[in-house]
Order: sequence, then C-alpha cells, then structure tokens
Amino acid sequence: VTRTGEPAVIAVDLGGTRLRAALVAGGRVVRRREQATQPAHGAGAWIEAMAALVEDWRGQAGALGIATTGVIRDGRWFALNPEVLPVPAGFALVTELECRLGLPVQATNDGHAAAWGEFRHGSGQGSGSCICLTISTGIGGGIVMDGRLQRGGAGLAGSLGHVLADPAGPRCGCGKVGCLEAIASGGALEVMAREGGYPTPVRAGPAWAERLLDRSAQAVARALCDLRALIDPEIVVLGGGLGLSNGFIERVRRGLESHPRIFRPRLEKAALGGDAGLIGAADLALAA
Ligand code: BMX
Ligand code: ZN
Repeated sequence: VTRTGEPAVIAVDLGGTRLRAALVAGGRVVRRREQATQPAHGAGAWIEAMAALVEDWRGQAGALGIATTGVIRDGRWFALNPEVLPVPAGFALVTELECRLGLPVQATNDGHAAAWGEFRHGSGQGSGSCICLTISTGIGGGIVMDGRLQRGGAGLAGSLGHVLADPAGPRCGCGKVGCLEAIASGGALEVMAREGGYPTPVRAGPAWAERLLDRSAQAVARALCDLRALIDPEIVVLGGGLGLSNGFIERVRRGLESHPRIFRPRLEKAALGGDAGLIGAADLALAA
C-alpha cells in the first residue's frame, strides 16, 4: 500500500525485445526497471529473470500482473509467432510465477493489457469502445467493447498482427501468408532491411528506409479501415516502440487519406506510451 492508500501491484511486460517491470499504484508507475529479453534462453530463464527483477518489491505489493507477448489461455501460454518469442506450447506461466514469487499472478496478452491500460487510464478513457494496436517486434492488439476487454474463446481476440495485409506478402512466423505482422512490424522491417543489405535498426531518412516505413504505415492504415468496418470502435490507440516512434502516426494518417472517409478511424497515440501494457496488467491483477 502506498502513501495515498492505493494498493500497489507489480507489473511485468515481457516482449520479444524488452523485459520491463514496474511497481504500479493508482494507475501510475512508481518504480521501474528493464533489461533485454533473452529469447534463446528459454522459459525457465525468462521466469528467473522476471523474478529477479521484481524480487525486492514483493513486500510492497499484493499481486503481480504480467503482460506478455503470446496467447494466454487459462493461465497457460502459447506462441502465435515463435519468431517473436519461442514460447513452449502450453507453458504454465501463471503457476510457475506464483510458485517462484509467492504472489497471486494474473497473466494477459500484451496487446490486451495495453488496450485495457489505455481504456482505463490513457487515450481510451471515457470511450465505450477502444482498440489498441501496438507495433513493436511483433504487432499486438486488444479490443475493449462496451467497457469489457474481449479475450475471445481461446485468447486470440484482437490478434491484429495476424490479419491479412497482402496475399502476395511474405509468410508470417505464425504460418499464414501475408499477415500485417510480416509486413509492418519492427521485426519485419529489420528482416527486410537485412535482406536488402541495409543497416538496422531502420530509421527514417534514407530512401530505402522511407519506402519500408511507408509500406508499414500503409498496411496499418488499410487494417485500421477494415477494423472500422468490422467493429467501428470510438477510438483506435497506436502504441509500441515503432508505433510511437517519431513521425510514424503521421505516416499512418497520410495512409488513411487514400481510403473513404467513412472508414477512417479516430486515431491517437497511446497516452501511457510504453507503459500501457504495464498499467493495464496491473489494473487487471488488482481487479482479479
Ligand atoms: C505476436 C504474438 C502476439 C503479441 C505480438 C506483439 C507471440 C509470441 N506473440 O503477434 O501474442 O501480442 O506479437 O508482441 O506469438 P511484442 O513482443 O512485439 O510486443
Ligand atoms: Zn501471422
């Protein structure tokens, strides 16, 4: 419990590139730490890394919420795209963390957590329906409708990285062809840059990088218009490292201009920035 009387929660955000942890109270990060994710080390090492990162906060918190890349179903963990993180199918993430830390654990997909965080404390506040798209190593997504987070029957709802962007596009790590994630994610841009013999990370400026970034933003814009047709959310929130990077949202807005006005969504940057997943996971852990 903090000075203000708000119960504190430990939040962890495990992505394909970064492992971040925070102590969260009242919808705000009060302490934070982060390190690189070590995808090749395996699930046991990831659990150990998470536990080591938050160990000394245990006495200050009543629960732990984890936002993670990958699908969460009944506390078990699966990869949609093992190239983002090679999650062992059915790994008992919640039980493993609970045993290691002695705290109740609530696990949520990172896109779901970010959508919930933005709905409760960020750009989606006050809206009835909000969709969040996080563009980072992979592409995550979450749908909040009528004030409720939509997890779907098997935890897949809002997996916007795996909607079709281009049937002639590259095969995605999930096994489908032409997914949005295979064309527009940070990971995809890196692969395409390397294949072209260009340096990474991809930064705006040189003509080849502008081409890749525009292709990504245009694919995102098309997907957003499809989402408008499908769900018609009041607001779409853009997050993730690439999504929040300088000029990216403007590129997506330019991409939207070539589509009929009625399908263009109201698009805002994640007000919580890179903390959306942490804050959403904390809020869900508190509510559990
Ligand atoms: C992938 C998939 C999603 C995740 C998204 C963003 C895995 C391991 N992850 O589509 O579950 O939400 O990436 O993940 O299958 P991030 O690590 O890029 O934030
Ligand atoms: Zn895919």
